Amino acid sequence: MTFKIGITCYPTVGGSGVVATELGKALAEKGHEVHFITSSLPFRLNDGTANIYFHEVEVNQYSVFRYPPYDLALASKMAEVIKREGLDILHVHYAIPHSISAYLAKEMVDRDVKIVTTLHGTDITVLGYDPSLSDMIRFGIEKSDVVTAVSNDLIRQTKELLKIERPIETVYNFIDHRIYYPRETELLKKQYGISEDTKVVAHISNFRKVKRVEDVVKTFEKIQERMDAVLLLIGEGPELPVICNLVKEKGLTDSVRFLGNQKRVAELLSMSDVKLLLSEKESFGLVILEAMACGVPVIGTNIGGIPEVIQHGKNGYICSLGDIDEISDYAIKLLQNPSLQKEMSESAINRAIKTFHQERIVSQYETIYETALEK
Ligand code: GMT
Repeated sequence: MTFKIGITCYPTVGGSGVVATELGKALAEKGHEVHFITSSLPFRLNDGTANIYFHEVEVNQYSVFRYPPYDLALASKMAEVIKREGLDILHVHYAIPHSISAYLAKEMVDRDVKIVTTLHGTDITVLGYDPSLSDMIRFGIEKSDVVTAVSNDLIRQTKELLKIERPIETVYNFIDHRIYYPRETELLKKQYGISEDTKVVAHISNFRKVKRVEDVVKTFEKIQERMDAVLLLIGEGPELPVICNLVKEKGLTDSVRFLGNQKRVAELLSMSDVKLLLSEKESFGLVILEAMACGVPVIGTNIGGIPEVIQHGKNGYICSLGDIDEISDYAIKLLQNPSLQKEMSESAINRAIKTFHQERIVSQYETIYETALEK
């Protein structure tokens, strides 16, 4: 059975946009018709896959409006696409504002389109604490036909915070194993001027405060006191200037590389020996999975969905938030022990393939669509 599916997400760089776009591409490959309804072309949607359509939401600037009404323009565009293309499903990523726009669109059309809402984290763990928005988020969740979240912990938080009783299903993040696999990196290491024996520590994020990149730098400081190592900082974001200053202050400028946003993430990960994700909020941590699939053990914090991805002592380590001594002890133990490194690397690849394979997760979404349409 194939469906006509509308997908709405934030199209810029970010885990939720990546997951939504990769899901759309995978569904299209399986023969479904996928309509992206977004404010701009999702950044990973660039290779002209068949069965994929893009409907841009345009917000006109009228002087009577103090703020351009994006949510209404989105609802209007959704309604237009539902009617014209005969959509079966609207799959929105983020409750706010997307599930509200979807609800409005459904009310506007004479068609029983089903709304599937996926919660990614920030919509609950940040916006959910804002009393001016929490009723609206609850409304969007309750009016959806199906709600999914990217980890069990996010479901727990959503239910606790918003006092929601309805069922929410966990559907984990996934990655495309045709892109994320261990690459040959001898040449790349040379190009970056990193010698064969130097250990490579990596961190990827959007450098928001919740990612606690300072802890990454502090951990790295301890690692490089014990061995020859470099730190790759991949990504851009508001905390970058603070991190640059910290690196200077600590005299680490020669061993920390600021790489900005990168397209060759799989190659950069493959040349890394360990990856650190030390966030204080993280509903899943897609970058953990990307690293694991490339054979890189990850050290993460005991926060949100991270312990659902990393198996402590098997394919990485789970540490207490902000405990730099604990984190660096584990990192040093791993980096000094090649057989442990190899064992954990293999276990990481196996876990990424077995539990978070694209095929498995996309099938889970297809079953959700089927069940919603039977309701
Ligand atoms: O991590 C971010 O800041 C980006 C954020 C987003 O909204 O795109 O990522 C969230 O969704 C990803 C995909 O489901 C998850 O893997 C990330 O863990 C989650 N981020 C947070 O919960 C902070």
